[in-house]
Amino acid sequence: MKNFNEIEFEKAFGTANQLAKSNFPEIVFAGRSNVGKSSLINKICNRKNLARVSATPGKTITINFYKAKGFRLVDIPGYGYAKAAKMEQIRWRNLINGYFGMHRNIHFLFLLIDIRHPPSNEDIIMVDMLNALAIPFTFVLTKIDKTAKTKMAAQVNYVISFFNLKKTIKHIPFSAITGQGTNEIKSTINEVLKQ
Ligand SMILES: Nc1nc2c(ncn2[C@@H]2O[C@H](COP(=O)(O)OP(=O)(O)OP(=O)(O)O)[C@@H](O)[C@H]2O)c(=O)[nH]1
Ligand SMILES: [Mg+2]
Repeated sequence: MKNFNEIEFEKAFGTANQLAKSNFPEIVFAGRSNVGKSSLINKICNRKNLARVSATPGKTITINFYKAKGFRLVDIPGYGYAKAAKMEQIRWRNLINGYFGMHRNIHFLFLLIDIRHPPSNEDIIMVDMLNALAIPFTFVLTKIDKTAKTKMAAQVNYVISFFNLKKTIKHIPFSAITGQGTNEIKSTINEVLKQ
């Protein structure tokens, strides 16, 4: 098993042309603003403040790299934050398109979706882009601690059937509070890095 306890923040990039060379496999975390990307990174790295978490959407506005032994974790800024200024949304789009368009060594992507909300247009665009680029990915259904156990199955099924065409794609229920799903995410990373 890879060591997740010695991961360090490496660098933040605000524009695509600044991005560091992709000389290690990259494991990416993406999803709309406030879905819990930074919280998930902290959880799997067993740290409190490695990635900054905020109750206000739009906290992570740069692509943040975290360096591990032989691979990198990449925190992509959250999309779909409607209140962000137009210029900021354009910068975000250029940053993301730049990141995915430069033939980086992207090994795997976790697409986070809040289990309580229907997937957004941006989620659909992201899934289409991942398929077009043949980037393997898995859904992570976040904040499951906020859902009553009795409603869980129905909500999971809703999200799965929403992406009907991609039934084969795995989904991992996750909570940064209870830690549920942490080991599954870590072992998924472990598996993809072996390939
Ligand atoms: N109850 C609960 N709250 C969570 C969970 N994960 C994240 N949160 C809360 O949701 C808010 C957003 O979390 P972040 O980790 O900052 O979300 P993000 O996706 O990194 O957001 P941006 O950086 O804005 O894109 C914070 O208030 C977190 O404490 C979870 O599993 N359960
Ligand atoms: Mg964040």
